Amino acid sequence: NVPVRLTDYRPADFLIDSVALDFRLDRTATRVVATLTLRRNPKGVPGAALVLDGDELTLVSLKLDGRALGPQEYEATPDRLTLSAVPDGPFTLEIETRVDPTANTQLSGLYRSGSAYCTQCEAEGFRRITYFLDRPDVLSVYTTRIEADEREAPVLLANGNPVEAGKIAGGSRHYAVWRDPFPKPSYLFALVGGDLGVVRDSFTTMSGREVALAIYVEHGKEARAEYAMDALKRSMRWDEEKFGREYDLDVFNIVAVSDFNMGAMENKGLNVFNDKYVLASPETATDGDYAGIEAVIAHEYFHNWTGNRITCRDWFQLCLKEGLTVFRDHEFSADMRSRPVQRISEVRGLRLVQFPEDAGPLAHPVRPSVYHEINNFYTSTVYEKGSELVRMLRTLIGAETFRRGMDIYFERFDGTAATVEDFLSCFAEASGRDLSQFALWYSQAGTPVLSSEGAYDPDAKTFTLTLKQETRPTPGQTDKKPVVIPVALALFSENGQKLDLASRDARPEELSRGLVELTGAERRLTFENVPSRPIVSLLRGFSAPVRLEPAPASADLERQLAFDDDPFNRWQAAQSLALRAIFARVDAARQGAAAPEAPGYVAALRTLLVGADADPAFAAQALSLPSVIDLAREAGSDVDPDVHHAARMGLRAEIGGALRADAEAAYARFADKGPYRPDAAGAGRRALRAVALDLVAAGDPQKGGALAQELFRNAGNMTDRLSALTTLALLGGDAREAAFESFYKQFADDPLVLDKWFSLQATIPEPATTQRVIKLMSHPDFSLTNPNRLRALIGAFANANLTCFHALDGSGYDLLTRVVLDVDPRNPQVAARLLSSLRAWRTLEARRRALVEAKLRDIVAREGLSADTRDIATRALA
Ligand code: BAL
Ligand code: ZN
Repeated sequence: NVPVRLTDYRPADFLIDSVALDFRLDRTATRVVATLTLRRNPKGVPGAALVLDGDELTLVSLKLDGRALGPQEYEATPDRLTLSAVPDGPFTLEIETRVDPTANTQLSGLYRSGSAYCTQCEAEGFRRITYFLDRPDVLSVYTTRIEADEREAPVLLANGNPVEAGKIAGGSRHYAVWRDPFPKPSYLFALVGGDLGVVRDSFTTMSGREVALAIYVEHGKEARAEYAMDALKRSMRWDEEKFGREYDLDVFNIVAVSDFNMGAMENKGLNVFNDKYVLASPETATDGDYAGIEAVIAHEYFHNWTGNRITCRDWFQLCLKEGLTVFRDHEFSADMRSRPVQRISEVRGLRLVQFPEDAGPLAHPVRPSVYHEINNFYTSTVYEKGSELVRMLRTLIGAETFRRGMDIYFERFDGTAATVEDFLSCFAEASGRDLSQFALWYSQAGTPVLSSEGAYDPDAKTFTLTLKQETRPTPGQTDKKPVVIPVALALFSENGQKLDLASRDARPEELSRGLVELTGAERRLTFENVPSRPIVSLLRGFSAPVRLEPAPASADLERQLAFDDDPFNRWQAAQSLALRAIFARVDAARQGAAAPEAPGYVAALRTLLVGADADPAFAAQALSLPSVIDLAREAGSDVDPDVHHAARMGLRAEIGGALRADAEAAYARFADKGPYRPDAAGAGRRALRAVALDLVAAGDPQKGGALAQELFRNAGNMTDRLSALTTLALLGGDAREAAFESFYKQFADDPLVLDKWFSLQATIPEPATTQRVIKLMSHPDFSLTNPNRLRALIGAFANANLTCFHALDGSGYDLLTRVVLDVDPRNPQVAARLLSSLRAWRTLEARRRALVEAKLRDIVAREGLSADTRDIATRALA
């Protein structure tokens, strides 16, 4: 398929002011009548033909201004409807199509999830329902009438407010009409029909309007939607308080379905969710699940303003709604939970997926300039790095000015389809700054490397810090310019005293804020009145999405871990120490030398563990070792996951051995007291206890196994049960198999819990796991058609079990390729997403690289491959 380029953007030739949709729901032959009110766009090409998008559509009939058109008056194919002669003035087009929701395994357009009908239209699913100008800059007012058998679908929902509903005489059919007064692009259309349970509540907005809230779930699971409802109300209030944004319809509906390609979808007034991000109970959901639900509920709700009221002009601007909305949901989570721990988890997520993406063949700018398949651009770069750019903008101009810029944005662009330039213009206006260099962050791919060098002059009592930046070439972008990097910094004396910053090389406000800007390739700052060689705390709070090199000396990191007042950098110091200790072991193993120990690091961890009561959630993060994925990223080339895994396990055993008594004491001290509450405080205690259990198991497998078995049996919640099972999974043996069997028996009827059961088995880091995964694929509960289940088993294997996935016999790659090719004809989006687990393949050592390359070449040579999978495979080979 032809590449789409940002520079080729042209306004649509027609506008569609209103859309009336009439659905007669049927499992295999749903009839859709779309009545469009069209007119020529003054910005379009005069006299242009009307060309509407379609995808696998069957046209039944077509009327123009009420007159049935003959076949010679238009050209219809499954993917296009062309009318060469249409009136110059406004006209109506009535299009009848027939679609088969049951056969729709792509889960894009109108499809069935369980016994319910539902839709997913972003990015280009609406064209699978009717012919349309399926592009985000065509905004229309929608009225939707749905008719269905009342026994099959008593609940009928669409966007907007309910208008009327009733029975149809002479049978079991009924109907509902919904109207959405806010003009929107087609990707925000949604419809749901089904037999669903419901939880209801209400919310009074800041201007006193009542909004009826409802969350629809499978019957019997209503109680599990209560946390999501609470998160929704908190999100609504937060957006009023923090951004002045009020909800605008009379109702807000959420529907949870179990077959969904994405996490959730922000359709106007009718969010459709992957049930993973709605359903939770202490027995079935972990603390992580609760936090995920809170974040995704907030994210989709926040889209009502950043995405729906102001949408994107074209799909290149995806970050305009996604990056901004991720930033908003991150801020919400930070306010609801612990801000430092939230920041650490954001950065961990960014480094886990986005950094490897940015360093590999799939690298692309936050605002790409070309795509073959837009579904492949719902990436960590667009979302997570996109969010980091918004955060950086706020850091640069200050929180108050940022808020003023947001107000201008909402005021000026409400009701429009906007661009990144539109967005930035509001902050340029609010701050009086020229943001043209900042805009480079949106167009330039790759993670800048920020390097620092310090020199202390004891005679002059000065400290000179040299900062440099460099961005390595990425596919299609060889020439990189310096970007503006806000570097938050502080200097500490050796005994932990924070020093006042004085320098003639920085602006006064840079010094007072502790934030210097690196705009060129290099900047040198000499700080005065520095009594002794300082400890430098750089990139505090992770003030920019860059790689910081090199890490400070170990002695400085240990001091930072002890007294830095920036919690992020305290955590970073622990990570850097761990990385250094692991890579020292890697080097020793490669040279056949004895493994070096890391007493300084271990001592620092002991202090953290003993003092964990002050902030257990933070301590849990700081005590956690980098994952094998982190090690692969940090190594950057010649990656051998086996060597990394062995070195990591070696360090883990060293720590476990040294801290055994402290870990056991912490495990006992942090035992759950009272009923489970999914709040940050409780989650922090449980996270610390899980880390303690892991350390006990590392130092004394027998003791750890006994504690884990006991916890597994008596756990009062899923978080504890899963942490016990994780420990047992790593220890292996009969106890592990018995625990997996017992877990299965207990939760066999609960798909979301079974996903955990599949995932955990797929991530056991031992060679037999690949065979275990192959065997699990024949398990009666495994399904290639349910995206959650597929991601739970195969996604977890490929993304989180590096030793097995990258096994030298190629068995992991065989497995992934087989599944991708099997799934591809049915669900290309999910197949392509699975294949992108190879995003970092070029950093592997040569033998593994050769195996992956052969697989990718085999995939691109296949006929009949979807555009989605072909795009990933082709770009991965770049
Ligand atoms: N818009 C797709 C799902 C999400 O990012 O909210
Ligand atoms: Zn989003």
